[in-house]
Amino acid sequence: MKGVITALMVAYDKDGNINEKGLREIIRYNLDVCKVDGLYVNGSTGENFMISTEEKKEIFRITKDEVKDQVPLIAQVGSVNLKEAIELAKYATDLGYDALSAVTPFYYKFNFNEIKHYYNSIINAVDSKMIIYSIPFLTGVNMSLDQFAELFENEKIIGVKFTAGDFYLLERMRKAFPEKLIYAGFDEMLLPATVLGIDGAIGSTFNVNGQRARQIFELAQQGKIDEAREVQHITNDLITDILNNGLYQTIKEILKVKGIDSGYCRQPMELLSEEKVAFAQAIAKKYL
Ligand code: MN9
Repeated sequence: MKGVITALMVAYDKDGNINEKGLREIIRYNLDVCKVDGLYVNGSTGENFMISTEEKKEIFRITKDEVKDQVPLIAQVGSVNLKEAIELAKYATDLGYDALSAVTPFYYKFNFNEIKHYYNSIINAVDSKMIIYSIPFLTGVNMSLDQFAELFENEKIIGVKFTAGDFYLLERMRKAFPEKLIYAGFDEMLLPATVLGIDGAIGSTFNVNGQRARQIFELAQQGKIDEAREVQHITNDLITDILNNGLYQTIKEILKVKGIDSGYCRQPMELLSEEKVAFAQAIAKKYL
């Protein structure tokens, strides 16, 4: 489960319904063209926090059916509704997902004992492994090195998706937990994270830019830092344009340019204006 792993986009139609054909096309594009090493399903990029339990299950089911055993699959099951998280953990494990991940519980400012109880409750309910999903800029939940260490005492908690720019903490984690899997979560910081010894990366932009991500990751691992930096520069020109135009909407428009029925984002995310659609198309032509 190392390497370049896509945080999978989901195709929704204009009414917000899952478009199964479009989702399968996005999956195929990731495997056949971006050639990524795995998929992370129902993360932020899958618009997971705006959909129902049944829809989450449908996405897990369709993705496993399309991928079969071609690449490892990680199921993000985290929810402030712990019962839902456990139900989804059981569901994805029964489908044959290779590992689970769960976002740190957010909104209520849970204390660390509550966070620990949450992770242990989810993972001890199933025969699987857990990757902590830490994304402080969206959840407001910051955990310390000691707190990660306490969570990692449970051997079924095997790693972390580290979506943060705190490279001091990332370095401390790498040194303290050589056996755990550390994944970078910010695609625009893949090169420095790789230099610090991450095991892989999980990102949204890999849906369209997976090949460059692999180059950065592999060049940096080989110590070819100048070459890796050049690829990161182009990648970050692309990511900056995407972020300025609307992250998920723009990635979907780029996929449309590639002939994929990637649909729209789920409300309350807005539709792109005509001008922004045109800019997204220009981004696709310029970089991809
Ligand atoms: O999964 C993604 N995080 C979010 C990780 O979408 C919140 C990243 O891939 C970012 O989208 C990307 C752009 O900032 O690095």
